[in-house]
Amino acid sequence: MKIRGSFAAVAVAALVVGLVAPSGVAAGKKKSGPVVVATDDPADWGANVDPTIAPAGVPLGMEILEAAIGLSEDKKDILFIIKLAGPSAGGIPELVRYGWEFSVDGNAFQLNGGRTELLRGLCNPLHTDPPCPPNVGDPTVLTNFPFFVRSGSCTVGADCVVHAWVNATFDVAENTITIPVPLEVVEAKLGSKIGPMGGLFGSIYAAPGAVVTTNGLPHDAISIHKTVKLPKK
Ligand SMILES: [Ca+2]
Repeated sequence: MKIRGSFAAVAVAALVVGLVAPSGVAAGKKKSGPVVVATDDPADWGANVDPTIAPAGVPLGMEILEAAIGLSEDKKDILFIIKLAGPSAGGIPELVRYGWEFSVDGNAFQLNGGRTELLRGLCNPLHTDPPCPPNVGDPTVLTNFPFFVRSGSCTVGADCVVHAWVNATFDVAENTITIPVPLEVVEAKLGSKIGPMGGLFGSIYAAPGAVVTTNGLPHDAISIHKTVKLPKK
């Protein structure tokens, strides 16, 4: 799997912003629960660089096992769920970035974020609309809503529209990251088709994000080939 990323030459240190995300499927929680849209090798993190370093990906929170899509009980949010091999807290804040590229009835979107995105409290040169977070420099906002929902290629010099900042739940017991995306943010409705898109790394990736994210850095990624229709009831 390859990776690519976007770089955000932001402030002080060398911050970087990765992009790209995958896709998935959805299902009614009460009736069927989240639908698994892809599974992955439990020990392939870093294989793009050196197959022998895979064990390091688990404690780093970058070894992806599975991806699923669901619908919240109140039917207001599409749930994007990434299952990791570890650690329980879901990766190192500011170091690991998770991405997921998906489509909603054919329109492409991407999730991009991590446990915290404090560095992204600065205006992001990759974001053309809007270029700055709603609460620039407010740690509360950046910690509670570390995932971006955006569209566009989000590479240097290209369009990148931020549609929303959303929260994510890192489940300690299950090693899962659940990212809820309000239906209206991606113009979805019950019955919409959530399909996969291909990104720099594949449909979903976990990669170092505090450094420039490039193909050369060890990462894990999954390509998704499944489309799921959100249940109507
Ligand atoms: Ca994996």
